Amino acid sequence: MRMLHTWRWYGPTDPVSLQDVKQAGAEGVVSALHHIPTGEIWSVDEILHRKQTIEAAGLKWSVVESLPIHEDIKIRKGNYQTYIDNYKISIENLAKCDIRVVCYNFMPVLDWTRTNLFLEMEDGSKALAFQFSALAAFDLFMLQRPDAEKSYSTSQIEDAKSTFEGMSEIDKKDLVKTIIAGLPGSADGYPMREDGYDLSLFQAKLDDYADIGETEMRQHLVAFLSEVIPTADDTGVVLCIHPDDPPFAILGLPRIMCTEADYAHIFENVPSISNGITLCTGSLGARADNNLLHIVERFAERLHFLHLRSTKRDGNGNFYEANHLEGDVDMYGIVKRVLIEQQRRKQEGRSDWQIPMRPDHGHLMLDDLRKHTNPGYSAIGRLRGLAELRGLEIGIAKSLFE
Ligand code: DNO
Repeated sequence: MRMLHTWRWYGPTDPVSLQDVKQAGAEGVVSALHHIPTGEIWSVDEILHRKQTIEAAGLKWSVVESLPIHEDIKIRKGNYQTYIDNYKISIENLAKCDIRVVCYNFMPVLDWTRTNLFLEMEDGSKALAFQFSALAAFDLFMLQRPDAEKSYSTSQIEDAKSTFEGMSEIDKKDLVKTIIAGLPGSADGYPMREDGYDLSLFQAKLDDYADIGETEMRQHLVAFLSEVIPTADDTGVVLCIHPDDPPFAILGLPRIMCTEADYAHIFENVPSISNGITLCTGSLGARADNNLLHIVERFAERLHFLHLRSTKRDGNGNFYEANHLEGDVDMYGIVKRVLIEQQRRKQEGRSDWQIPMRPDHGHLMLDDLRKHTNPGYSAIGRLRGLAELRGLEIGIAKSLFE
């Protein structure tokens, strides 16, 4: 009754090797063709090349994360129709190579966002964290986004000001880099100049959303899905949307995949089961008003991919990534419900009843503290996460089904 244990691998440049992935106990790999610019077609040749690399190591390419969505599709301007057509062809090409689970997100401008990549925990390991006042300090006093103050209450502005005043020049540079350089897996990085990152280019990207509110953004997502989901249906592929991370508005941008209602909206409009979810427990769990167990129960049949990790929040929009079995996420409850859903699929006679999961992120710890690693994607922290999750899973499975 096990879930399909997978591991995110960024490709040949990933400091974690495929042999490491095997030793961690994963059987599947989650990967993407990061070298292909967003919007261009993933050719069968390119896909097969990556697939063969993974299979040569005795693993399977189980999930694509991500097939990124061009900004033109999100703002529905410029070449959006070409990019949608290309997206469909990439789905068809993936299906030809028998890769059938595709993760994506619809976050405007930025993919996942943190303000600190090295928050020291009590045990000396380091976690990724999001501090609301640091994001606001960046927005108000560094980027100086026009009208930014309208996005914050008076006390939030005061907090941001004191956070800003307490920062050294190095802290400020680090913060800009952390926010706009793009964390691993993001579709685009931003151009860097000798004196740092170009904030005006970043502001220009935000300006593209000047006349796009939540309503328009939802319409654009539904319009996109209405075009690509039939292709997924025809080719036996499932698409699974990752929630916005963090799951609330930042920098005045329309963020529309944050809550259960947000998911319900896209499923009502595009009902096919291939319109599914990447359940990211850490992202959704950063909001106290998200009832994760309810989301899992309500949309169980649409769970096509799982990112299992936990967050610890403080009620003011701040959170850090906790150890996988700690923090605010009820991991026991989640895994239990996932196993029950797998059982249901199995009883239906489906061969694809196993849901791929990956240990999402992990603390920077032990030897990795001295190595070059991708933030959140060091080997040992994820190894610990996977080991803990597998232990939890086997205990639940035995007590439920044996
Ligand atoms: C971060 C990730 C995200 C995610 C994409 C999905 O660790 O979960 O980069 O992969 O947003 O499209």
